[in-house]
This record gives sequence, structure tokens and C-alpha cells, in this order.
Amino acid sequence: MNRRRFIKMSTATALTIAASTMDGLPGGAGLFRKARAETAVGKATGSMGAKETTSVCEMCFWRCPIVAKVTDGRLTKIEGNPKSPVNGTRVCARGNSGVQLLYDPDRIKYPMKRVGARGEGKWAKISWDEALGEIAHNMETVKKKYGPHALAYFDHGASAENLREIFMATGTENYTSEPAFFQCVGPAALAYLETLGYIATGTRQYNDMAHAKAILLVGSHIGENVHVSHVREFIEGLSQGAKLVVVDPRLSMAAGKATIHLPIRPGTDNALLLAWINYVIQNNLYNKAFVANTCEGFDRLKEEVKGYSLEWAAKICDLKPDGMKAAIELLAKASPNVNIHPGRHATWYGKGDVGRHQLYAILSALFGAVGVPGGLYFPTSVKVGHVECVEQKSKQVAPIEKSLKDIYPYSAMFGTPTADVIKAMVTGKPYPIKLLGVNGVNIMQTIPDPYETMKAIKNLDFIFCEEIMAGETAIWSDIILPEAVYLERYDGVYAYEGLTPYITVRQPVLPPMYEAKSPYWIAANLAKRLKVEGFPYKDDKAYVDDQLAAADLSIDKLNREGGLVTLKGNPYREGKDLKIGTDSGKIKLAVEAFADEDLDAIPKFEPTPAPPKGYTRLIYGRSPVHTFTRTMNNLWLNHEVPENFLWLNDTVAGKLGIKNDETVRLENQDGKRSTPIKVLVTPGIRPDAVYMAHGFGSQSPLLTRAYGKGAADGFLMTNTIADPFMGATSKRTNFVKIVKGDTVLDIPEIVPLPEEIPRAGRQVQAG
Ligand SMILES: Nc1nc2c(c(=O)[nH]1)N[C@H]1C(S)=C(S)[C@@H](COP(=O)(O)OP(=O)(O)OC[C@H]3O[C@@H](n4cnc5c(=O)[nH]c(N)nc54)[C@H](O)[C@@H]3O)O[C@H]1N2
Ligand SMILES: Nc1nc2c(c(=O)[nH]1)N[C@H]1C(S)=C(S)[C@@H](COP(=O)(O)OP(=O)(O)OC[C@H]3O[C@@H](n4cnc5c(=O)[nH]c(N)nc54)[C@H](O)[C@@H]3O)O[C@H]1N2
Ligand code: SF4
Ligand SMILES: [Mo]
Repeated sequence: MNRRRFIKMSTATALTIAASTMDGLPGGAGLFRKARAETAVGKATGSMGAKETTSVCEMCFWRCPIVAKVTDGRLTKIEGNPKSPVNGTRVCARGNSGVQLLYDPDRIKYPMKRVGARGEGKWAKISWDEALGEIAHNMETVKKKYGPHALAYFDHGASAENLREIFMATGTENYTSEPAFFQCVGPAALAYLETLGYIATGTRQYNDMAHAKAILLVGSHIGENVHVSHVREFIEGLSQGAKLVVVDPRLSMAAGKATIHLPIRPGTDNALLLAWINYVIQNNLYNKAFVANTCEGFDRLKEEVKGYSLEWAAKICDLKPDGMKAAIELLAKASPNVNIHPGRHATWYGKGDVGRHQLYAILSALFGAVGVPGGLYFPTSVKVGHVECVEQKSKQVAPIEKSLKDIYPYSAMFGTPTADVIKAMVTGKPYPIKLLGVNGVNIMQTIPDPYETMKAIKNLDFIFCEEIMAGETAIWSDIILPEAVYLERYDGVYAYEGLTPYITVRQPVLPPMYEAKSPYWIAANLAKRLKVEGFPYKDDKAYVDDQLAAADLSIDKLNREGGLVTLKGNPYREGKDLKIGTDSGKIKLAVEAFADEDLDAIPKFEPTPAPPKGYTRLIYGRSPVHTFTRTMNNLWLNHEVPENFLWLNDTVAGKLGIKNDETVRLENQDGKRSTPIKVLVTPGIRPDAVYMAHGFGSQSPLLTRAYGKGAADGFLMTNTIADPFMGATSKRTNFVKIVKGDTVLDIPEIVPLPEEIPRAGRQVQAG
């Protein structure tokens, strides 16, 4: 009763606020109200249909197919595309709130030029001609003065591709430094690629939870981590009776549903996984036929893990051997239909992150849970053309003596490590980087260490961004280009290679507002000024049509089909059909190529240093109704969840005299302090960690709703350890004390530390 009332009330409040902030916009508040009323009537009577356009959501990178409804020229409602085999008519809270992204008064409306100091956030409106002219001039000048590698481009998301092609054409090696790899999935992608021959977890995650008899989640806080079809598959699996094991130092939403929850000491997962693998082998719980026919390196694996017992791991992980044993027995019993979730966000501790994902993949293989229902499955390749707007020949990386891609053996396949690009900006070594283009990534909040990033930006000759909102990164830019939001533009073609593959496209629901332009238009017009040949299409639609042609489709043809066509999938493969994509054609239980680079072919346990005395570890995750920092200013979402909370163990809180809902700050090992954050006192987190959802604590006053609400995890991340495989950046290697009023409180140590785990010094190793 209370909950229902709350929802009713909050919707009403949200609408009132929506109307009042709408006044400055074309259409005005009155029209907005009318539009909503009409849609409601239309729904109720089944008449008065709004104009419906199918498209693709970009409130997060899952990209659910959607239908957008427009009445009297205003977007009123977004739903899932009923033709979609993954989300159907459903969208999540964020997908629904795309309406409020379109009409956000804090959107970037015009090309802007900085007039104050960098980071001060003072702007003058300029013309597109002036903005693109200035960017072209600076790109040419920096290239002439320092060479092509002095140009760098950080990007994330579909709209970033066109501009990336221009950076590639300059000859720089620094163009694909996507936070999506170096701050997210890189270590996981590498581990799966080398072990199984394909990336089982990337933009898409090919794990069949819906048909699993048991699921293992290590971290992976599904339910807080919200991707509609992923959550649906998880819930479907559970409702069909799947057992669930969750390994998480915190009682996550998923842990709340678990058959067995193992509240592990942070940073010790590899000990648990190695002990489990040893247990599976010693107790003959593995799939002998599958291992014999499909895998290589078994004998070596058996030998290398034999020292890792459950009792040993129990001490390291601070778990009970019985629970660990029950969990692995439960998973083994479900094999081969067991889902060892491949994880997604992998950049946790720097060392051992690739290894952790290798160990998941090894467990999947030992259980024969590859290419079968409930396990990992294979993507079905879907034929749509990836068309290049700038010809390949002009994309040659210029010769370079000391490449940033050579620092780590596996960087090159993902781009240039973000941390090393930033370091080069600060130090000028191995060569100076003097110009940065940013597109679709909020580097200040999503790449640690932001203080180093600020230093780097101050050293640049020029920085520009292509953006939709004036977040932290935009306010540090010299020029901001206003991009059309996803509801106002065409983008690439979306081919989904999952259980039921499909093809769909993003297309404009309404024309761009203000002076915003599509990514294709922006890139094509910048290319002209730089005399980069390419961008041959007459408009964005022709560009997308050309990509669809390979599948014998066009936008018009797709629209006649409800915006989406499904294809036949081939996810499960057994016997002769099961072809492993590694160079040997076998699943590699030991990756010799890693050993060739002086890395472990089979992961060994290497402890992550524990918090220094008086500190606790900062861990983080997702708010279910927000995407990173990008949705914080959204009217509806900000209304639902305006700020984050600091999860603090109840025993620790008791000893410190901190009450629930009290406001505190955090101070990290390098003396950096957070903005104020309210405390959630709970037994649902271990005493040796505190937790907050990422994305809050906006430091851009231009985001009027989000500014200063809650605290930012990233601004407490000044200690990063580089992943030795690729240079990805660790984020769970930072430690905090709690600041109450003006007093800095030492965190009491409740759980004793075994001697195998060293303690981090106050100044811990910088990567
Ligand atoms: N709503 C929403 N959903 C999202 C996103 C979003 O922004 N908003 N982002 C999407 C993206 S790009 C990603 S990468 C994913 C990220 O989501 P996941 O891939 O699920 O992220 P993880 O880091 O695996 O999981 C976070 C959990 O790890 C636990 N944890 C912390 N330290 C440890 C440890 O040492 N060991 C173990 N076992 N657990 C630990 C935390 O308590 C937390 O519950 O979410 C995706 N889904
Ligand atoms: N501290 C900390 N750092 C993290 C994480 C964490 O949990 N904690 N998570 C990591 C993970 S898993 C990931 S995947 C990354 C994500 O990192 P980011 O991609 O940087 O995440 P966002 O904060 O959403 O920043 C996206 C930026 O793009 C802008 N934007 C949104 N839509 C568009 C568009 O259509 N066009 C353009 N041009 N711009 C647009 C937004 O306004 C915002 O400024 O962050 C990583 N970094
Ligand atoms: S999960 Fe939500 S935000 Fe992400 S694409 Fe789907 S509807 Fe949009
Ligand atoms: Mo991510």
C-alpha cells in the first residue's frame, strides 16, 4: 500500500517538475501537459494514436530496441519494440526516461567556446563554422609541431565512430582508448578470447542464464547492474528453479536471491576459484569427455592447482569451507547446464583480473558448459556491412619509435591504455600528447585519477569534446560541439548476435533541437576542413542504408517490418559443430601465449594488498536507475534516486558512533576528500569494505539537478595498478577513512588478516 502510494506520488511530482522546467523550451509547459494527457486518452480509448517510430535506446550501451511515441510534435513515451526478441515491450527506468534527456534544459544547445580558464565553465556561443574551423586549425597545428601521435581521442559509444575515423586518418596511434576496455571489460575480453577463442563477454554477454540449472555470479550484481534482457534471463532462470551462488562482499540484490551467498574478503576471489578448480578435478566432478575432446592443458592445470585446498582458501577469503564446498557441489551437480557468469566490469585489482576471468572460463570448460543450454553460448554471425567513411589506406598509423601500445603485451588489440595517454600528456614521455578529442565519455569521472587528468588537460594545447550534456569533461574543454541525442539521429546498424539474432537501426524520432547536429554531419564537415577524403554519403540515412545493404535491407524495408527483423540463431554447438576459435582449435586450460610474455599461463594466487591500518577498502557498483554519470541530471531519474549512500557495516558504525542517514565524507590514502554522502548502516556489507554506487557527486555546476548530490567514487581513486597484460586500470585499490565533522576516524579492524595477505602501505604502489 505504502509503496504504491509512493510511486503514484512520485510520478505526479515528477510530472509537475517536468512541466515547470519545460518553460524555456520550444513548445513550452502547456503543450507538454497536453501531449501527455492526449497519450493517456489515446491509450485508454484505443484511438488517437501517437506517431510511433521504432529506434534503439542509448540510455545505456545495451541498446534495447524501442518505439517512441510523438504527439503534436512532442515525444511523450518510450516503450520496448514489441518485435524485439530480447526486451519485447519492456524498457528499464532509464530507457523510459529518454524523454527527459531530449527535453533536459541543461543540454548543450550550441557550439561553445571557452572564455574563462580551463575548468572554470565560462562559455561563449559560437557558430558551427567557427567551432569546426578552430578544431581543424588546432589539429593541423599540433600535428605539424609535434607529429601525428600528439593527437589523442577518447571515445565511448556508437556516435563516436565517425569522428574516430578522422583521428585514425591523421596517423596517430592514440585513437581507441575506450574506457569501455581499459576501465571495464578489457581483462575479461582477453581472458575469454585466449581461453575459448571468442569474447563471451563484451558489449553483449553470451551466457544463457535463462536455461541454466545453476548460476554462479562473482561480483556481477545483476538487478543493480540492469540490462533489460540480461535481468530477464537471470530472473527466468531463477523462476525455472535455477540454484544461485553469489560471491560478493556485500549483500547485493542478486545475493539476496542466492541459494548460497559467500561474502568474500575483497580481492581474494582467485584463491576461491583455484581451490574450487582443484576440488572439481580431485573429486572427478569435471566432464571427462568434454575435457578430453575439446580442451588442452588439463594435466598441467591439474598439477598447478593441486596445492590450493578449500581450507587454505577459506582462510584467505574469510569464508567457511563448508559453504565453499556446498557451493561448488551445487554448481557441479547442474553441469553441463551451469552458468559460470563471465562477468563484465573486470578492472578491479590490476593484477589477477585477467586471471579471474580465465578461471571462470576454465570452470565453464571443466563442466562442459560451453555451447550448451544454460552455459556459455556462441554468437551467430549476422551479415551487416561495416562501412568505412574514410578509406583504409589513409588510416595507417605513422611509424613510431616508442609506442604507447608496446608497454603491455596485449594493449594493441584494444587501443592505447587511457592511463598511459594521460601520463604522456603530463610528462611528455615517451612523446608529447598535446591535443585531445573527447566523444561520449566523461573522462573526469570514469578514468581514475581525475587529479592527474586535470593536470594533463592543463598541459594540452587544445581539447574539444562532442557532447550532449555539460558534465565535468565538457567544462574542461576549449570547444564543445553539441551532438544530437540518440532520439534525434541515425546511427550505426545494430546487429544482435544472441540466442535469437536480429537487425535493427537507430533513426530519428524528432529532428535535432537547437543547433545540435548528428555525428555523421559533424565528422563529414570537420573532414572537409581537414581535407580528409571520405564521408561520401549524401546524408546520414544513405550511410545507414549502405550498411544494411549487405543484409539485403534498407531503413524503409526495415520500417515496413516493424523496425526489426529476426534471424535464425545457432547458439548451441556440440559434436562436429563445436569449433573452438583458438589457434589450436582447443579450449586452452593453460594459455602458453601468456607464458611467452612472462605472464602466468595458468593464474597463480597473488594476494591483493589489504587496507593499511585504520583504512577500509572502497568498492563500488551500479545504481539500477542510473547509467554511470550520464543520467544523473535526468529529471525523472534524479527524482527517483538523487544521491548515493555509503554502505557501512553495522559493527564498524557502532564502534565509530555513526548512525544511519548521518552525513559524512571520505578521505582516501592520499588525503583526497569526497563531497558529503549519507551513510547506510547495514549488516549487508563486510567490515573491511565500504560501498557506494558510481556516477553521483557531479562536480559540474552546469548540471543543475545533479551538481553536488552524493559522492563520486572516481574522485577517491588516486591509486591505480596497471593490469600487466594490457595496462587496464584497477579501481578497487583505494582505501578510505571516514570524516565526521572535522574529525578523521580510523576504521577499526574487525576481521583478522592472515599473514599471507600483505597490507598496503599508506602510499601504495602507483601503476
Ligand atoms: N543500472 C545500470 N546498470 C549497468 C550499468 C550502469 O551504469 N547502470 N553499467 C553497465 C556496465 S558498462 C557494466 S561494466 C556493468 C557493471 O556491473 P558488473 O559487471 O555486475 O560489476 P561488478 O564489478 O562485477 O559487480 C559489482 C559488485 O561487485 C562487488 N565486489 C566488490 N569487490 C569485490 C570483490 O573483490 N570480489 C567480489 N566477488 N565482489 C566484489 C560489489 O559489492 C558489487 O556488488 O553494469 C552494467 N549495467
Ligand atoms: N570510478 C569509476 N569509474 C568507472 C566505473 C566505475 O564504476 N567507477 N565504471 C567503468 C565502466 S564499467 C565503464 S563502461 C565506463 C563508462 O564510462 P563513460 O562512457 O565515460 O560513462 P558516462 O559517465 O556515461 O559518460 C558518458 C559521457 O557521454 C555523454 N553522452 C551521453 N550520450 C551521448 C551521445 O549520444 N553522444 C555523445 N557525444 N555523448 C554522449 C554523457 O553526457 C557523458 O558525459 O566507466 C568506467 N569508469
Ligand atoms: S537496459 Fe534500459 S537504458 Fe539500457 S538500452 Fe535497455 S532500456 Fe535502454
Ligand atoms: Mo562497463
